[in-house]
Amino acid sequence: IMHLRAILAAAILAFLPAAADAAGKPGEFDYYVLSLSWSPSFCQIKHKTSGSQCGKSFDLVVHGLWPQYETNGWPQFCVAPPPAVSPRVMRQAMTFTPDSDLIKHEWAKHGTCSGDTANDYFAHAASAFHKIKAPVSFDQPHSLQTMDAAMIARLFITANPGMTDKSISVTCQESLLQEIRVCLDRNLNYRDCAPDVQAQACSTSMTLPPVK
Ligand code: U2P
Repeated sequence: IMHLRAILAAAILAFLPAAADAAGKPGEFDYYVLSLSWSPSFCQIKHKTSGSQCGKSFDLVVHGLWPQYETNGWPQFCVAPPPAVSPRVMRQAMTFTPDSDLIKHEWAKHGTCSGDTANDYFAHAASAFHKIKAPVSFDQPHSLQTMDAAMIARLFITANPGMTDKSISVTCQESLLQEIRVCLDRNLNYRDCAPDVQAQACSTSMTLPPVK
């Protein structure tokens, strides 16, 4: 009986949906997801019209650079308490992640698993972000657009040589474009997303609210 129970427990664990590890070790991961958030959707969903992010005309912003596992999920909160983010690094990160609380959160949750210092982690995030060229429709649009995930992926692939439909996963929330997730190896070259990240893609068509 005990034996059966153990098998059952193992079977259940194996089929749990993508979930984060309780913790992880700094530097032990397989690849990165660069998660780019469509700022107008975020601000609309949160009903925010002011502040460092929603008071400005941001289009794509960096949500995070996430170390991920090949098999499933990702390590998180690898160093507790996390080393402080210096004012200089914070100022730099604010140019692509315009929210100081989110920067601190991303450092604590994901950055500490990168194995890098905060300085190097955010410099890496900046390099990844600047590598990606936004298609024209994503560059300060002033009118509302509607697209499906395949079309959005196509636009990004066309604008970014080397990117393929397996290295991008487009997510939605409340029928709005939420994030463009791009999979990169440790040298920031495009690579396939693991199945759990590909499965995060949106299957419906979605609205892109314009920048304000
Ligand atoms: O999707 C909800 C939150 O889970 C974290 N996430 C999700 C998918 C994935 O592949 N990797 C990952 O880290 C993000 O958590 P956050 O950084 O926002 O706390 C994502 O927002």
